[in-house]
Amino acid sequence: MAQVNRRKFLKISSAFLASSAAGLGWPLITKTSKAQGIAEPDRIVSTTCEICFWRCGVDAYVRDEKVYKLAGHKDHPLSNGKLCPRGNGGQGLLYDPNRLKHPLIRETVNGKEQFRKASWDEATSLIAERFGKITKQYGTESVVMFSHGFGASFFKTLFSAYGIHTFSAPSYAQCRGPRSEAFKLTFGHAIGSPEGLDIANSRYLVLLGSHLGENMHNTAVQDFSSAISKGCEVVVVDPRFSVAAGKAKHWLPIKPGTDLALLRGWIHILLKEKRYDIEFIEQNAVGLEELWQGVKYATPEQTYAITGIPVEQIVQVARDLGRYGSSALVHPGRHVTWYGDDTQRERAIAILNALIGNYRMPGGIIRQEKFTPIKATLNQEKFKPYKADFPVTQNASHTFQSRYPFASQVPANEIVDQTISGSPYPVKSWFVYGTNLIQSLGNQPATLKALQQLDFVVAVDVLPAEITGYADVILPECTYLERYDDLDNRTYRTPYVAIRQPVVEPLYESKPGHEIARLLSEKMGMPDLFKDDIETYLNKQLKQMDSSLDELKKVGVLKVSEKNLYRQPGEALQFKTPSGKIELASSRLREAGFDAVPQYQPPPENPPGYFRLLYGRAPMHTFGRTANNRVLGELMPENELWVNQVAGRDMKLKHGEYVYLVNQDGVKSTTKIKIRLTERIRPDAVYMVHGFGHTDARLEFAYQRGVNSSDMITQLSTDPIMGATGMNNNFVTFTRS
Ligand SMILES: Nc1nc2c(c(=O)[nH]1)N[C@H]1C(S)=C(S)[C@@H](COP(=O)(O)OP(=O)(O)OC[C@H]3O[C@@H](n4cnc5c(=O)[nH]c(N)nc54)[C@H](O)[C@@H]3O)O[C@H]1N2
Ligand SMILES: Nc1nc2c(c(=O)[nH]1)N[C@H]1C(S)=C(S)[C@@H](COP(=O)(O)OP(=O)(O)OC[C@H]3O[C@@H](n4cnc5c(=O)[nH]c(N)nc54)[C@H](O)[C@@H]3O)O[C@H]1N2
Ligand code: SF4
Ligand SMILES: [Mo]
Repeated sequence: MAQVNRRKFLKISSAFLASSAAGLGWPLITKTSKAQGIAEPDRIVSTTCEICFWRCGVDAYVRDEKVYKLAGHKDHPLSNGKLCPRGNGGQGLLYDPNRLKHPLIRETVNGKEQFRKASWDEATSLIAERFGKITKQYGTESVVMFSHGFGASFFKTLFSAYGIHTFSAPSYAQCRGPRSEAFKLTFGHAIGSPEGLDIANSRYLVLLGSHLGENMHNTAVQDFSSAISKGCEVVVVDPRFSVAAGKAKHWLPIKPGTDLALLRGWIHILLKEKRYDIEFIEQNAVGLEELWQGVKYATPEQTYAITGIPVEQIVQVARDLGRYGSSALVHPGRHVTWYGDDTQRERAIAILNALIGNYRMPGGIIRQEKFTPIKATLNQEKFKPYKADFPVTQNASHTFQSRYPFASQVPANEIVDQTISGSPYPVKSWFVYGTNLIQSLGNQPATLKALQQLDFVVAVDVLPAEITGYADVILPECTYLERYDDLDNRTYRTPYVAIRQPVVEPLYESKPGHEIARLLSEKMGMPDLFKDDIETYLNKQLKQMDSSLDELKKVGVLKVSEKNLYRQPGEALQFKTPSGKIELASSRLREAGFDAVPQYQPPPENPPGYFRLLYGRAPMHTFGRTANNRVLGELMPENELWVNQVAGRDMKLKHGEYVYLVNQDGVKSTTKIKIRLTERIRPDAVYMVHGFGHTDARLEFAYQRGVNSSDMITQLSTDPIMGATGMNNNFVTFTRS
């Protein structure tokens, strides 16, 4: 039944290119206040940003039904009146002339595949019909939903009700999964997102990678600046001189992939010199002796030989960590899927933090409680998310079981493998919401192979991202500035409930996710699933909190005062680990046959003539999703390849020239990248910002600008503990043709 090469990537279909760029135009500010000479809005609407996943509070300024300015909401705990450069440029997405404008269906005419415009009715009917057939033949487990982003919640409700339970997101096995599992194994809970880290009050902060300042999570950067202004000493461990390194007391240009050796070296010194928090560890931790046995030979000299960091610096940082103790923080990073040893490296970070006793202390790791404080303030009323009554059809005969014992979510790459192999049960359809899997999973050839084997692919997106080119049905969601989503009830020190609400009407024929999910629910035989309209649904939840939709629409965010984030002297602590204590040696890892104390394994070395490919963020872009944003694109239209000056000259590379890259597997980049010769990177590595090199010509601005790091990442080093895909064991060289 499978049609060979059926799911070719569909390139531009001229009919859908740039149709209304001219008609729409950019918002012009016509009226200004006489007094100040600045624009006066018709209204200011408070909502939630979605240019990245941090979800800051935004005030959108509207004049003549056009959004002309976005600013940080002053009461929102994630913005404090400020947005990052990307959030400020959110209108660039709203008014992107290349947005998806109406549903599209793939069809074959005279042997040629193309997309044709479809009505919502036709597109949703087709999806329901195909899901019906596929799940009848192969079971509901044969359909998988991938998502990234807050708007996915309605689709999760929809699919759960239908009996589809396999949900996967690149924020796990391609991002922070190893951090979550490592902290759970050590402290019994994850660090969360937004992170429970008291950066603002840290007096000594160690960053490994974690390039705050380029990694622009708004509040984390605000906290970082505030710590620095209060005199916090910063240590940056990075093969590249990052923006954060420019603020640091020490920049340790580590040999890539050897961080675990450095962390073990620091643990060794803290234990050997008894500079750890002896009282805290005695009361709250188990496994100290086993930890010592595990790091006994990780001497400063051995650590230098592996990492290339001078012995004096290794020793000084360890002693400083001991000296600052509970007010120091070894930041656990966020995108930590690097070398395949990621859970163990994160374990070592968790152990170091435990040793210095910063758990629930000012400047250290804090445990952010969710809604309970709000419950207390709001008349003790129990907050229960409102759920519609719907018939749940639990007809999956298999449930997803990871090959990796500590995978608490579904690793996206495992779904790719299972789609290709058909084992242990067939996967026949992907529903992809807000994630550009082509660019985010690494090992593109595998993703493409899986896509070709699928019977049916649906993509819900705002832009014609590469993944949509492989879909059978494309559904255009409206942007975050045009829709309601679920309530955002989270905590960043302060527990809060924030709203995302429409600032302007959806453009073109795009629709909000909740409306798309409702249409699908009707076609899929569950007309009662979303029986309340979205405003009623939100209002019912808010009523349970003694508030209302009207109120939240006005204020944007409800919050309660900061809970006591820190532990009290002598407070007895309980940890949700098997021992009830912090596990310096992990009992669960030992039982599963892994090292209970992290051991270092060297990463593969560079093949001769090749550089290790590293990648990261730029302040004005989010992955590939902003490359076509005209406002942000003007600030940074393409990425460059950082090459060490001396190494570059040896390779006869010129500053500013464009080259193709070829990786260790002979894969050549589809596009060219500009060379930047710099002293700010080690000679054995090169660096680029991830998210450029778009190959879908429908993204007219971003098309073929720069190179996508994923193009070059054909080797994934999988973490055996929880299945994350380490991406930093790839190497590139250059070619001019
Ligand atoms: N502007 C902007 N900000 C973002 C995002 C965005 O798209 N744009 N995305 C957000 C998301 S989802 C995430 S997960 C975070 C990711 O942001 P981080 O968690 O900060 O990501 P890292 O991979 O730690 O950071 C990349 C840095 O690690 C360095 N590095 C590479 N290899 C090594 C190594 O072996 N050892 C050490 N010590 N350093 C190394 C690189 O040189 C680079 O400076 O950023 C978030 N913030
Ligand atoms: N090579 C490489 N791979 C990586 C990384 C890397 O640095 N390098 N980083 C990893 C990390 S940390 C992460 S978190 C992941 C991120 O992976 P993804 O989340 O897949 O990243 P994006 O490229 O931003 O893709 C988001 C998609 O959502 C669409 N979108 C934007 N807004 C909306 C919306 O409101 N509704 C809908 N329906 N769609 C929307 C965008 O158009 C885009 O197609 O990638 C991981 N993979
Ligand atoms: S960090 Fe920036 S892009 Fe992300 S939600 Fe906040 S303002 Fe938006
Ligand atoms: Mo991420």
